[in-house]
Amino acid sequence: MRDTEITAEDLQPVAGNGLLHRRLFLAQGAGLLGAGLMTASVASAVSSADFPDSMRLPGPGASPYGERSRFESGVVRLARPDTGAVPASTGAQSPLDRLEGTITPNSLHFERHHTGVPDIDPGQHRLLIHGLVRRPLEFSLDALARYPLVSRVHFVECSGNSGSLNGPKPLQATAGQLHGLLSCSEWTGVRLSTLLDEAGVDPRAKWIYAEGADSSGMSRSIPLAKAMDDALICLYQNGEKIRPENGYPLRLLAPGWSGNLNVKWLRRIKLVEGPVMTRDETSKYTILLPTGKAWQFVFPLEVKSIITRPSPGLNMKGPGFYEISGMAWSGNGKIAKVEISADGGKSWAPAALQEPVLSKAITRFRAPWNWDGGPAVLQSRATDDTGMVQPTRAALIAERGARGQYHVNCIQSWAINDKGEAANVFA
Ligand SMILES: Nc1nc2c(c(=O)[nH]1)N[C@H]1C(S)=C(S)[C@@H](COP(=O)(O)O)O[C@H]1N2
Ligand SMILES: [Mo]
Repeated sequence: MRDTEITAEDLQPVAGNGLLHRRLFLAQGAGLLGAGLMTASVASAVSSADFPDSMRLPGPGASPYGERSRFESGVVRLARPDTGAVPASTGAQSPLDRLEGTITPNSLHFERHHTGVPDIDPGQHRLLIHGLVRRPLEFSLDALARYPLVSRVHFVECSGNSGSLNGPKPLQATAGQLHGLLSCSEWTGVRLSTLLDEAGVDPRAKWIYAEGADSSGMSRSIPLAKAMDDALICLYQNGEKIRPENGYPLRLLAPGWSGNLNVKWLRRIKLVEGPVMTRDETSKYTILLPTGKAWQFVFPLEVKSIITRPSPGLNMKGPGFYEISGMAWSGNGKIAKVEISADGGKSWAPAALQEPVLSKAITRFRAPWNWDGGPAVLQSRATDDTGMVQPTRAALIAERGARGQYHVNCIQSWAINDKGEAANVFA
């Protein structure tokens, strides 16, 4: 096991302010303990009188639908204020800083709906495919479920996520409140290309128009190439049927592209020659440049990452060894590298990427840190397998200005003070 032993060299910082080598995480637990990096207290002798109450009587039996521990009931979605402009145009964010790993539990998946959650009977619901096709088709849920299904892990991110980083001053809020219009699930459904092939695409068709069955009539135009590439008609989310708030009984998934395109409660796909210019693609979801011009139809969500631990509200308890943990993702492919800085971007150390690293999915990263108890500014910077690097806030604003709040993917900085508290700063 030589190559998993910790050497004195591994304990030397590899970047400013105490960042250690990611190799430490490949080492055995005993190695970490020997290196004085673990924080458990030493146990005193155990006697039978110490048996906990839970060992004295049996607990309740099995339950029909599982609930988490009552001690975890404080981990909830973070409500977004109802702007009042449109009835029930609301949403709620994932509490990212209270979660680990890469998959968002269904009950904590973020939700964003323009006019509330419709109550749809799957027995009555139909999906229509029409327009520039050889033969229009109508699918019941039963019919759809007989097509070959595929399962893929993908994130969904609202293009307005992290928009406050374009604001004039840093909002003091948790990582979930700042960045929680983001979740990641294993989605199961039918390839859209399978259904389009069956309908027979007319060569004049270059786009699809997708429409939801909610009262906002939320609808978007999407290039046919994406529809034929990796778009899915999803029926399941993390193994169970999609939740009502996420599109029950079926939603479109356009992996890696703006959240808005993932039309929920999908009822109709029309094949068309060009974009339809729906309300949701003319009034919103464009990138407003400093010149006053707006980019329309900007689809992929570019490479991005955030540190979720430590982060505001998750304070550190005195100097010593900590694991920095966070999430990285790219709508263009896989995460190739995540680097961590503890000195506000002056020096960087590579983080360990948790396997499996999947395309257009969240990748968990971790890095060992020996905090000396002094002030530090933590940052993460992700690179994807197309070579795109997450920009600094200053670089993103220099390129695109700060008038818009969509597709903000810049580096997030957390300032750590000498009490171990994290705050949102613009560094
Ligand atoms: N039919 C319909 N689809 C919709 C929406 C909607 O309001 N109606 N909201 C969109 C937006 S803006 C986003 S970000 C995602 C959010 O998906 P989620 O609620 O499952 O997280 O759904 C998109 N699909
Ligand atoms: Mo969105």
